[in-house]
Amino acid sequence: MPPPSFLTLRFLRTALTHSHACPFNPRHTSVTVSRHQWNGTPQQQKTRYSSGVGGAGGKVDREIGEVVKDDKEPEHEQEVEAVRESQREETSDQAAQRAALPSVHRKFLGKSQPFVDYKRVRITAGKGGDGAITFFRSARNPFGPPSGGNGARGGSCYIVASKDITSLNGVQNRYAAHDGGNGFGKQMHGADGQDVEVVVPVGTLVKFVDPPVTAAGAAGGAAENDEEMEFEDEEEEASYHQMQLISKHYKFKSGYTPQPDRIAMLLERLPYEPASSSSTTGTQIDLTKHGQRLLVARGGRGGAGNPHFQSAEIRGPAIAGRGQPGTTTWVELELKTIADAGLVGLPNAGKSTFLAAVSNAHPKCAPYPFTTLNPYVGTIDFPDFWTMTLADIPGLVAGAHVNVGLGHRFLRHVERNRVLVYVLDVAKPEPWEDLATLRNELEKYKKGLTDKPSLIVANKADAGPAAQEHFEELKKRANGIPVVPVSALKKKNITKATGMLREIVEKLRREEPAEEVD
Ligand SMILES: Nc1nc2c(ncn2[C@@H]2O[C@H](COP(=O)(O)OP(=O)(O)OP(=O)(O)O)[C@@H](O)[C@H]2O)c(=O)[nH]1
Ligand SMILES: [Mg+2]
Repeated sequence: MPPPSFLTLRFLRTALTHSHACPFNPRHTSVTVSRHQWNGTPQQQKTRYSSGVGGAGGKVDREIGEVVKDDKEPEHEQEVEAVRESQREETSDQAAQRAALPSVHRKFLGKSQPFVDYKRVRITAGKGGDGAITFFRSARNPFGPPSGGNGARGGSCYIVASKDITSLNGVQNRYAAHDGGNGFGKQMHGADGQDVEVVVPVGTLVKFVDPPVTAAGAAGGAAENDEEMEFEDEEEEASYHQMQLISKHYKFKSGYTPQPDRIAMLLERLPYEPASSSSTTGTQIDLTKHGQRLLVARGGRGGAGNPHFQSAEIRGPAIAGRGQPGTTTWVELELKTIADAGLVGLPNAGKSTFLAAVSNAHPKCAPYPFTTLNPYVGTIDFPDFWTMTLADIPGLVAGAHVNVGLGHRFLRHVERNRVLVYVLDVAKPEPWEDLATLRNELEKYKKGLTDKPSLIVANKADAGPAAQEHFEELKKRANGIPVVPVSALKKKNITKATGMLREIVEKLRREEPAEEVD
């Protein structure tokens, strides 16, 4: 049934409630009724309000509530039910419309944000504020001493590691800290520029890189070269460069031109300039601890106010310092998941099922390859409150190191885990071949990666006698790596597997306690 329109409903209500009154002016009888009659008895009120036609129709009901009550109530209720039914139908229609949304919209509906493990970011610190050129003035002292306040420092930019986030998804492409405030008269200094903190997950590698060369930038550079000044002699060129330097660091009161002796004085006291950002290019810093804070762009220094330029010769300095620009840095952020152990296996081996069986994580498990598309870290809680973390890493295939399958992007997440847990499907014939493939890929990605302490989880051991045979053979061909048969699906032998894992991790923690992740 199509939903009744608003006008139909209104007519319906008028017909039901005004059957004994003028449908065009239902108020004409209400003038003479008492308050009790107007509102109806409490019982009548209850009937009216529970009928579901309250709201805008409340006034009309009040006038003739007693009239409609007895003879029209059953019919009225039927109509109300019909309206409710139609509303229910509308809701299901809406649901159908939602289902018809393009998949890209549906994909992120109520889901967490996508996993991002690489970002290139431009970070600019704030400019320092300029010093002020002002003089104290009063009725008795019209030519008082200099009183300009100093400019403040610009805001700096920091990168801060946090264990509360797991992806670089929230990191923007550009950051800029606030500029420092200029100085004012009466010795008032400017306000410091606010710092900016870029919060990244623990395990982020910060690389300082050169700014990208854009076509516009290259063209601009060429134009600048074309505009090079031509000088008559060397002296003129030197004085031009001196003035350039001075105007970069100092400002003058309008109308004031510095004389040669002043220029010499200012050149002598040029402020110290911090090293440019390019000197840090190539530096790599690993943020492995919660709360670790790295200064990436320092805010510019504020300029000095004119009292700083007062001397025995210069009684009323018309000079103040200029705020220095903040440094601009380009950094590459690369997230490498840190966990005590990482699950390495071919697609469909049952890594996610194993993680779900042993930890508090709920990864998606499905019988098709590449179900897991992002690393996922779970925590294994032991009964004695000892805990360790285990990372589910997307499936690797032969050729992953040359970007086959999900590529080498996820191999970086294997690097930081202290223990490698190879998850092999023993229901398939020759699982030792899978082990060889995995170890080969890891070695090709980074030499020595397979030297880490390891454990083999022979998963799907519940899959009949063939699985048992494969497991026995695997034990012989495991290159000395301990093997534990497990059924992640049926949660069989899980405690033994986690116990073996704990032994390895505990031993490592004892050996290298300094590297323990907070
Ligand atoms: N019989 C049996 N099936 C299992 C076992 N563990 C996992 N499976 C099944 O194997 C299929 C793949 O499991 P997943 O946990 O999604 O595999 P995965 O290794 O995470 O796969 P990718 O995320 O694609 O790399 C699912 O259908 C699981 O139900 C097991 O112990 N026994
Ligand atoms: Mg998976």
